[in-house]
Amino acid sequence: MTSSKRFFAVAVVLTVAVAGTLGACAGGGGQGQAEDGGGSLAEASYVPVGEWDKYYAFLSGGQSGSVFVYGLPSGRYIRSIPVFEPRAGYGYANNPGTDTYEMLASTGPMWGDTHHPILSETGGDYDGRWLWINDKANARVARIDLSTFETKVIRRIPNIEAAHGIAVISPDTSYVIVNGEFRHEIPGGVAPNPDAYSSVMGFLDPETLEVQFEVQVPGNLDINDSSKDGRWAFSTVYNLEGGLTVEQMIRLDEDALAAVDIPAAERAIAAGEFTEINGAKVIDPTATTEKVLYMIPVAKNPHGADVTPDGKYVMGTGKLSPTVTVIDISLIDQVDNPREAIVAEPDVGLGPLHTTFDGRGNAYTSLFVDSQIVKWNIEKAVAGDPTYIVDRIDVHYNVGHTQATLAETMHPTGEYLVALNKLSKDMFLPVGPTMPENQELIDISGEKMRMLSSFPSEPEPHDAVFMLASDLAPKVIQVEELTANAVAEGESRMERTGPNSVHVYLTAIRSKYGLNEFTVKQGDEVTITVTNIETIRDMSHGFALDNYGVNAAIDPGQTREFSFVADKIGTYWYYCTWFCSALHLEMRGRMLVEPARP
Ligand code: CUK
Ligand code: CUA
Ligand code: CA
Repeated sequence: MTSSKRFFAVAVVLTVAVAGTLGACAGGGGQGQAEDGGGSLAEASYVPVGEWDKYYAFLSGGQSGSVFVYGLPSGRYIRSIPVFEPRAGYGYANNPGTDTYEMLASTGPMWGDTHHPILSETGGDYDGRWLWINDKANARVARIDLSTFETKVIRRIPNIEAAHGIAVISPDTSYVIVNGEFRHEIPGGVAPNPDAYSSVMGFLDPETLEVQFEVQVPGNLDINDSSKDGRWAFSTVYNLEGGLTVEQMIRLDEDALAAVDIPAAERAIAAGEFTEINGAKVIDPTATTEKVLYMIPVAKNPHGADVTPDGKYVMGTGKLSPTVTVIDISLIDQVDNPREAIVAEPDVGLGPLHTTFDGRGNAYTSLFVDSQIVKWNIEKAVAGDPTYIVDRIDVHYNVGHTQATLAETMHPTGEYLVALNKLSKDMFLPVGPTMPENQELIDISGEKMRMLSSFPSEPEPHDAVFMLASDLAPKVIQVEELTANAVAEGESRMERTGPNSVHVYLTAIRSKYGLNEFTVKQGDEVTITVTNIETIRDMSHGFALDNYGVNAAIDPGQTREFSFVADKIGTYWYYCTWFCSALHLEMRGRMLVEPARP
């Protein structure tokens, strides 16, 4: 086969593989069951009752707009962190006028499509401060504070359609980078001719998420990563054709891996070599004095972009090509022909999407079409040794991302790998036509991979990152610090603040609110400030006001404030929504709404 015929064949297989295997598993159960090596497999993922998992696993919440938190190796679902969706259970963005509601509503819709959770780094290792996640659908990025597991910042990124790949710039999180995947008219307006389209890679301040600058890159920016020395931002690029249809987007045999020279981009900004567009400083890399952007050809329509833990190589993972393109980072600005920076193109199998690492010189690539993880030796592939394939393991089914423990840091633990499979088919009890995703836990500590266990999740965790519990758990706080607006014990009261407004101050502690009742007039704007004055862990209270659409969860030490208009006459009970004590059901009080004119 000529190479272009082979690529076409792979493209066809990519499209039909899912349909082709769907009918094969009626009756269920049998295909996914791991062989047990004398009970040791069960032991390898068993965590006794009351003991903690060794790792936190942060899985993207996909179409839920959130982040899922699991424990590894048990696969226990622990909680989720709402980001781009309201969640009454956590009092997050579900009451109009609250800070979380305004943060979400002011940047776009009350839903999102999250793909890539990433963690803050210091010295190339996770520091346990922050986690970021993208909303592909609405050009947003959010920052979560890991001391409380709460979303603190959401920002809409200008000049971006489809905020897809995101990554931190290693080793010290100098920027968070975000890719604009879909090409469009950056300055605005509408241009039916796609020649006017482009896309940018955005460089954000990690804390505020404000855009520091953006770099225009040809093609569609897909997945990104950074070198380990802060020098380079990488992204795979597909659709260098500038096509509008599938057929047009796969016409050429090659696309690229883009490498942005960050110090050169910073010097271009300092020299004024940018155009201000929609509030962002945008660099056109064809118009800078210094070279800012390098485009290295890789086989057509690549997907994953991954840097090895030692910082030597960046890999573009094939998707439509059965290969991984291995690029020597130190050669990128040294060679005249960018092709000379490519040091290996190992053939790994059909539909390779993402690559991860164990820190012992091995790469693990997910194969969507083959439904496998393939383990291969990087230096053998670079040396041209044909025995670079070490092992293959079947996964169930059609794997997208795969991540090994701490693989994105400079010190992977090489212990577990999670395959994030797109289809679960026969793996779990049927629950209607919409089935969960299937994550599989694989032991990678030995030469051969061992399938340990699987656990379902809501759709659709694209990607995951893991942290050692010993690095994060001690940093998680159990009781919030009191804020300036906290209501102190004994200070619960109602104040009339105007002819049509009142402010109610309440404390909450087992098993009472600070006021048993308060009375307002119909049409009053009511502001309620509630402080949970508990000082011990895991003693949350709630405040729900029946038939008024108000519900807030309040953690120990936390103060919540919300407002509504008391437009309905009558008695409305407010009650605690977190079961806090034997008298939880009695933890309630009355809001009396009287006619405005008696
Ligand atoms: S993309 Cu989903 S499988 Cu958004 Cu990371 Cu590759
Ligand atoms: Cu307080 Cu239930
Ligand atoms: Ca292409």
